[in-house]
Order: sequence, then C-alpha cells, then structure tokens
Amino acid sequence: MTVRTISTTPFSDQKPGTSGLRKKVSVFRQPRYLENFVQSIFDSIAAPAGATLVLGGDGRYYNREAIQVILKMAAANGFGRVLVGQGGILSTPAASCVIRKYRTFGGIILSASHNPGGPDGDFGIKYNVTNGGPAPEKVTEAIFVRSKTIAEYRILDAPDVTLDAPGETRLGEMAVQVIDPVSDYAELMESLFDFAAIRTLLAGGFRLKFDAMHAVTGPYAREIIEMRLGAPLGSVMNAEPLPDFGGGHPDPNLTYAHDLVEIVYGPNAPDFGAASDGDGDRNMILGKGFFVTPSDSLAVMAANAIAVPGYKNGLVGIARSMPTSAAADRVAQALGIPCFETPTGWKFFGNLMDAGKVSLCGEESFGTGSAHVREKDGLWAVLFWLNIVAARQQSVEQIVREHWARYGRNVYSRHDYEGLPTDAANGVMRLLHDSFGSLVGTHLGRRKVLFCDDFSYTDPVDGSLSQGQGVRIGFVDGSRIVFRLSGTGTEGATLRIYLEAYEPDVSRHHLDAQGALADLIEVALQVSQLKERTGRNQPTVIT
Ligand code: VG1
Ligand code: CO
Repeated sequence: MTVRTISTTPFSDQKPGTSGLRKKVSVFRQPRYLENFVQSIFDSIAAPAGATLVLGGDGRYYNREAIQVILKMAAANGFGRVLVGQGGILSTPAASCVIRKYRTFGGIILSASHNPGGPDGDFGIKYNVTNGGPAPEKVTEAIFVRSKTIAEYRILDAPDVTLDAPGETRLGEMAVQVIDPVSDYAELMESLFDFAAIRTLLAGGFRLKFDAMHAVTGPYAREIIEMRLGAPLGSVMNAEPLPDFGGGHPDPNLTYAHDLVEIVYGPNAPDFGAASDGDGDRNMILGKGFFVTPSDSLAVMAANAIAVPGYKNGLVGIARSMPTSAAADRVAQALGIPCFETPTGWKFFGNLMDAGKVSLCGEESFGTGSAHVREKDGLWAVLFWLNIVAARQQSVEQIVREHWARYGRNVYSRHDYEGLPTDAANGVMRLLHDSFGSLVGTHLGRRKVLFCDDFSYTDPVDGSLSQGQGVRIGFVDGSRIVFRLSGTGTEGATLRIYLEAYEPDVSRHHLDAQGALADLIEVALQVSQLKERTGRNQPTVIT
C-alpha cells in the first residue's frame, strides 16, 4: 500500500461555523472538498506520529464514504490508531466520551447535527481536541487559514475497511479498531445516575416516550432506556437511524418533533416525553401536555443536582450561553456559586470545565451537559430529568411550577427566521448596530432601554477574546431582546430573535409565553424593521 500525495487547490469557503464545517452534501461531494478540509485539520493540529484518533458520525447520507476517505488519510498522515464506531456510527457525546476515556489525541465527528440529511440535505465535519470537546476558535481559525493555502493532501492507496463488526484491522501501518458505539457511553451513564430508582419508577407505571427522530440516538436509547432501565419495548420511537432521517428534520423542538408532540399533548399521554437531534447532543423535555424550555431545564437541573448520584456533592459553577435565559443565574445565586455567560456554541464551555470552574452548562437551543464529557449530551439530560422525577416523585409540570414559585419565572421564547436572503439579514443586523447610540435611555413600548451592545467575551481561563456574538437590547426592568445570525445554516441566513422577561408573580406563571412576551415581540420587529426588510410576516420556528 502506497501513500499518494495529491495536488489540490483551495476552496474559499471552508470556515467552520458555530459547530464545525456544514455544507450541502453536494458541496462535500465535489472532488477534493472533503480531502482538503481533512488535510487542513491534520496540518493544523500537529498530532505526534503514531497518535490515536476517534472517528464516527451520526450515520447521515455520505457518512460511510467520508469515513473511508478519512481513515485512509489518517493512515497517510502518520496516525497510529483510529477508534471508529461500528458502522461508522458515534453520537457526538459518545465520541467525546471515547476521546476522554481512551485519552486519544482528538477526534473527528461527521455530522450536521439538527440539519436535514439525505442527498439534498446537509453534511458536516468537526474536529474535537484532547479534552473531548469541540476545537476552540484558535484551532478552527488555524484550520480555516490552512484551507486557504492548501496545495496537496495525502491518502493511502488501499481498499475500503470493513466496519460492520467490532475488532481490529490494519490500514498500512495504522490500526483500525472498530468499537461498539454504545457500550462506553452507557457505562458512563450508569456511573452518574440512579438507574435502580429510575427502574423502579418505570416499573411502577410511569410511562415515557423517547423520539430518536430516526437519528443517531436510537441504538443508545434502546440500550439504555429499554434494556437497562426496563421501559417497555416501543418506548423509544423512530429508533432506526436512517441516512435521511426518514425525510424529517432531526431537530428536537415543538415544530420538528411533531410525532412526539402529538402523543404528549394527545389523549392518554405518557408522563414524560423527550427527543434528541441528529447527532445526539440536544434534548427536548416534555411532561404530560407540558413543555420545559431548555433555559428552565438547565435551572431545574441545577437546583436539583444533589438528588443525582453523579452530582451529589453539589456544583462548582454553572455556565450558559448569552442568549439562554437568566433562570440558571438565579439558581447559581441561591447556591452561592458562579454563573458564567459565554457566546453561543459548546466550544466556549470547554476551558471553564477543564479549569474546574463549572459543573453544568446549557444553551437555550436544547443543549445541556456537564463535565462528564465536553459536549452537550441529549440522553444524559433525559436521564438527569428521570432521576429528578424519581427522586421527587412529582410530575414534570409540578417540578417546574414549584421551581418558578421559588425563583420566579424567566418567560422566554426564540423566534427563528430561516433561509432569509443574506443581504436582508445583514441589513437588519447593520441597522441594529447603527441604532445603539440612539436607543439607550429611550422607551420602546412600555419599557426603558438600559443598554445596547454587541456581546463580546473574554475567556477567563486563556484570555482569548470573541467579538460580534449577538446584539443585545437590555431593558431597565430586566427584560431583554437578542438578535443573532446563525452559524450553522447552509441556505441563506437564519436570524434568531431571543426574547426574555422576568415574572416574579406566581399568579401570572400560567400565562402562555407568546402572550406574555407579545409587547417585546412587537418591539423587536419594530427596531429591526424585520418585516419590511425581509418580507417575512412570521417566524419559521417559534420555541
Ligand atoms: C445553533 C445553536 C447553538 C448550538 C449550535 C450547535 O447554532 O443556536 O446554541 O451550539 O447550533 O448545535 P446557531 O449558530 O445556528 O445559532 V448542534 O446540536 O448543531 O451541534
Ligand atoms: Co447536535
């Protein structure tokens, strides 16, 4: 087997976004596109000769082909061993778990996460570093810089490797070790949660539905929820991972997880519903006819963490992304621990966890996780909630309502405008920037503006600065509007508007969020001139 060095020319668009490089499958399938990016990773990370890499993906269309290319390129670039999930499968949190457990140099995860898949859908690739977490900005920036000058890539001339059963084969000098994608992860979950208590809960008639959305968590959820915890077979729905996710959009929210939402809001609803996304790092939590916002979920988990064996000694700190509501801040304050506010994207939590500053992290985008790995973790969050329910013997709704009664409610919603013309979306952001000076001190509707800025963050561990992370309009009464452009979409621009108001009055906690936030929504549309500039009258997704 010989190593071939192939000449190439750069592509100008290989800049990783919020979470890796995401493009249409058709873009990734252009000759040399995948190879260029993978070689740019290898050229930037300076892995020592003989290093070990983890490799796997969410099973979406093009996963298998890409895995073969990356294996041959890893062999040609001096890696000594690659741990690859059976069938090329590894959920994002499981990949993080494996990188940490076997102390590998890093890992490559193939996924476009919650974006649709299939030949006309999206594909993605991201690099995770030694701590198991997404590469920080200085690494992704180095990869991008490299991609702009790349002139050649190296690949081993070899037949494809069989990945269908665990075991070890060789690719030139490199070992290819096919691992069971579920077992290490399931073992980690058992070490954190009170499986006996959850088993008793389920045996006592507590009913749950988990929607794997035909994405990667199917095999994980079946093993953990049905096999190890004894939930009746069929509790996990849409459990078969499919390359096109059954034509769905594997994003666990009220719009895209509609199969589950119908069940949980329908007659004879189960007590608990949950869903996860394409690569298994997101979670949606539902009670019987009751939706838990991800921001509230983080706060409730923090407030109840000591009921969970893995967190029984308490939390050292909490971190949340800037657009996430301040519900967790209130819990942190009550616990006397710090709460950090970071830019959007899990890569900003890694340093805080490595430095032992935080135990729990969360994002409003259905992401929660802890220092057990360095990614957000969908099934982990589901198990955390089941553990809380088992410990408190209350319904999901009761738990959340009691939480609001104690801490007040951070009423919250996100409106997404997907697939906007890029110019129009940029125009909205520019207008908001230009308005900063004139807005402070004025009244917008019934609220007075306290501050306007574009969020920037200095990492407290390594001092790195990240700017332009979202426009914030903060009001004197503590309410807030945030505008941000998505960094994960692949078509036009997606503008996200995040709305938050604090409600201490228990008699108003039952109000629907859209109604309670109606005046803020109105203000957001006015200051951004969104309808006028984009021609859109409604958001694509309301959460
Ligand atoms: C979105 C979310 C962000 C999340 C990111 C990756 O990014 O808002 O909170 O970290 O997706 O999640 P953006 O830039 O589109 O707003 V996943 O599940 O795609 O790995
Ligand atoms: Co994801």
